[in-house]
Amino acid sequence: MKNSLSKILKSKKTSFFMEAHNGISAKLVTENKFDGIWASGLTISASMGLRDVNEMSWSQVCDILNYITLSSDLPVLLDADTGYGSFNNTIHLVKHLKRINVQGICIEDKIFPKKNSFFQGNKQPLEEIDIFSGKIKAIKDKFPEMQVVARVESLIAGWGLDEAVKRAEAYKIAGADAILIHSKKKDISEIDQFLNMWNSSHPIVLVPTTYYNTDPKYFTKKKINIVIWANHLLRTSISSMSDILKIINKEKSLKKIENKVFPVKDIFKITDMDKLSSDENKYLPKKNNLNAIILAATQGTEFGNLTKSLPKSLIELNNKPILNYQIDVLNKTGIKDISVVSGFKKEKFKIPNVKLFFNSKWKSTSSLFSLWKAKENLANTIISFGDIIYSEKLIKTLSQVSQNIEDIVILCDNSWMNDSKDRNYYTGVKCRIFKNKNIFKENIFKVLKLKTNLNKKDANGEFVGLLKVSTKGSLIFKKHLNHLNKSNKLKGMTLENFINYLIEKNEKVYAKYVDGGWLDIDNDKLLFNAENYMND
Ligand code: SPV
Ligand code: MG
Repeated sequence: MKNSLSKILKSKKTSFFMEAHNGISAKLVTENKFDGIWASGLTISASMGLRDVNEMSWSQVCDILNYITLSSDLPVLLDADTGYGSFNNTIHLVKHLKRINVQGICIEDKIFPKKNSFFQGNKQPLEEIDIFSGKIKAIKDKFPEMQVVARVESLIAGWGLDEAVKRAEAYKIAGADAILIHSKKKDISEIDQFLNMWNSSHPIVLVPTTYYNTDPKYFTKKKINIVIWANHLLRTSISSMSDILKIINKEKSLKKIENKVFPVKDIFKITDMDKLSSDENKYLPKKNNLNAIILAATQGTEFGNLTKSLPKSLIELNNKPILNYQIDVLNKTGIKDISVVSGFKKEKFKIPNVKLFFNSKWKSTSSLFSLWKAKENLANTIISFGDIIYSEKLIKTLSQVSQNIEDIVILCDNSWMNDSKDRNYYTGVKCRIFKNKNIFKENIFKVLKLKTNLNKKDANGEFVGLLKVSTKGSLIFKKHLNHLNKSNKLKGMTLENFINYLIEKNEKVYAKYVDGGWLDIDNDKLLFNAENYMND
């Protein structure tokens, strides 16, 4: 907490308080290094679209104060009007103010419900001196630490200087920590007369709304404790809002106003969004910041007429292209950053929200060269062949393989033996030998080699066409891809060749086992099966 209100009122130095009527105005007052906040009745009610005539209940005002004290460590002085009724209503309010860190209460000697002093001020009745003094005494008796500013309305109501001095003295004796002497005159003369007449060293608070011309030296010379700028943030925001509204309405465009309005990024700054990000890093489990690369450059000549003018990955199953099934599944598992490498008939790829890469040499190269084309997006990445259909479960399984333990993980199907007889080919995976078949499903095994149509008795499963590289795995990929490119070996290689190459180079490649949940569509018959499968 900055300087306390009690210290400010005891100090010989003049402090300047600015009004705030919500959290954001309180933040701005604080940022601009004012000494304290005046929680103004006029601006809080006007910001709610209400009149300054006690239309808001005290508890509604406390709701706003909550946001003000949450947004600022400056001392807050509440403009509590008459204290919302009798002394008993006032001490009930103060009980709540204490809980929400409001250090001071300013009460005015009018009668509840009051009206703003500048609205028919001289017609407003004043409270009897002893009733108002009793209210001050009650607050100080029950809550001695609550700073009480007693506001004398005699000059506003036209009761004259003598009455004002009489009341100021009575309220001081009742225990008020300071007197706010209010005036609606256009200059300081009336206030000056009052100060000379009262001639007290008791703390004084002024609100120079109408006598705005006053030389600031006057405040310091007279050792005024607090000067309140009572409504200027609300007034300036209304002016600014009105100006902007006129322009937008006239132009039906934002062009002329964009550099007149406060930047959104600075709203983020004021509301401490950057602190949220650093807290998220500290307290939230690490985000799934996976992206995906889909290799979809091949034509798929095995489909004959079907892929004459359409790449294989855009073949439709139940009127939806294979690629769209993949993108939907990836999106559903939270992967939104998706790259697609096209090749044959690249103009047919019209998919929103994906990054498109192009392998112009699709005819003479293989899947690895397509991956090379999208290498800038290799990070913490799932790599998918473009001609398979898979379930969300498979992507989740792959996503959950912990980073940094296994940096390169291929997905391997355990149930491959059942359907591989229908394939033109399959990619068998051979892993490090294991004895206990029961641990087969749960675990991840080190891959020894991948081979097309590997003899079934040598194989431990089938490569699904999905793999994941961690951030570190991507660096390993890039290092070897660069090397192969330099030695001109990249173009002829498939992704499977590359995995074998990595294993030969002593990089660790692991296989995570799944049990079905995918379809490789590599001939017409399987396409037909797939459609039926999707319909089931
Ligand atoms: C307020 O800001 O609500 C005040 C000051 O009470 S004045 O409007 O000047 O009376
Ligand atoms: Mg007020």
